Amino acid sequence: MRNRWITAFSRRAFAAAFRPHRSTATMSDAKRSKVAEEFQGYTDSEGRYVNKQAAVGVVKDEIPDDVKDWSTNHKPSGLLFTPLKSAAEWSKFRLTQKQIDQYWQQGYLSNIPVLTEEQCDRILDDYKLFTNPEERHRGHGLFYEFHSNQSGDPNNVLMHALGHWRITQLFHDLVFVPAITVASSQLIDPSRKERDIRLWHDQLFAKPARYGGVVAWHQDYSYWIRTKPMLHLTVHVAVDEQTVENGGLHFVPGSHRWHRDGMPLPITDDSFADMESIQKVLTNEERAAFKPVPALLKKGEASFHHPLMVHGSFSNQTDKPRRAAVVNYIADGVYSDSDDPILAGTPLVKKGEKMGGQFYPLVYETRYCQEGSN
Ligand SMILES: O=C(O)CCC(=O)C(=O)O
Repeated sequence: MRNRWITAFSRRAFAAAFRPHRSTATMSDAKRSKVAEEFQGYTDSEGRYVNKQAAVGVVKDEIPDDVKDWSTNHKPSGLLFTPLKSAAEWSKFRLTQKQIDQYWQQGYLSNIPVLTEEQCDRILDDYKLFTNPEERHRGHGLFYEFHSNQSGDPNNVLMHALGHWRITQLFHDLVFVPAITVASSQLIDPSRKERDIRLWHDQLFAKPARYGGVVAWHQDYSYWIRTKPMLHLTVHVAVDEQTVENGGLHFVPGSHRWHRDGMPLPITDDSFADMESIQKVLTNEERAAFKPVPALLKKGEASFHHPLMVHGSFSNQTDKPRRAAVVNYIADGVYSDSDDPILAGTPLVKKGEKMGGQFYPLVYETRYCQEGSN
């Protein structure tokens, strides 16, 4: 056995999270602000960035020796799609100038087809390995974080996890999908320069039928300031079709321009449960411009959003689950700004050192679209 601690995860808690019972109980305001305070990053007296949030939901399972860690493999395995061989093949996935302009104008780009329905169904089969309350996946200890229900409220259930690209071959290959990585290379840098792209991390967001919870409005970079500069991007892949009724993703157009001296808005609710919490940190002008629109992603479509884009989603009121597979990227050259481990269970990337190595592979190089370089 590799040496990992024993988990705090409880199967009973997981089953309770999916219990078919709805009450009106919500977290008190006092408790909510205490949670937000506790999990917010801050700079300590020696000027070091501390983020207790990184310790939340940390998985401490032992990892059996025969479980493969896919993070040691930095190329697509070929199980999800056939790896590409020529610049012509790669170039088919390039976005148009109009799409790029739209991204920078609105802060996001939506409804880009990246997977077929059949690929989504195969990914959903793997997804079920992590939402089954009866049986824990043997590779569970490879997750960086796992929350069977991030809100802690059985009537507002949000399964949220990071690190599954290490656990199954299909999730591993998802981070290399050309329709995702080529577009990310075109969108990640405000100077509009195309960039080589590295994996930052992946995420699962699953809302069960009827009791599926909200994802409170937030900017992703509020959780990521331990890596700099802000050359980050999120790709949200709908593996189930998303609607307003099932808690599909919403964006606040233009909010990618909302910052505080170049820094993101503070985290206001780390349990992701309170849709109103962001309001207390907005200016009057921002509040007036706060007009969310649904992305309405079809199955297999993705949206790409800026690290400061304010986004969130409402509860799932339907009788089917709503599951998404999210991949977050950084431009090659982004460096660590923390002396604490950047992702739980991974080795330190010293402050000032470039992100790279086993956990932050290059997933796309701009040369792939140039003749003779593949
Ligand atoms: O699944 C959701 O509704 C929210 C996902 C999210 O926050 C993201 O894609 O960055």
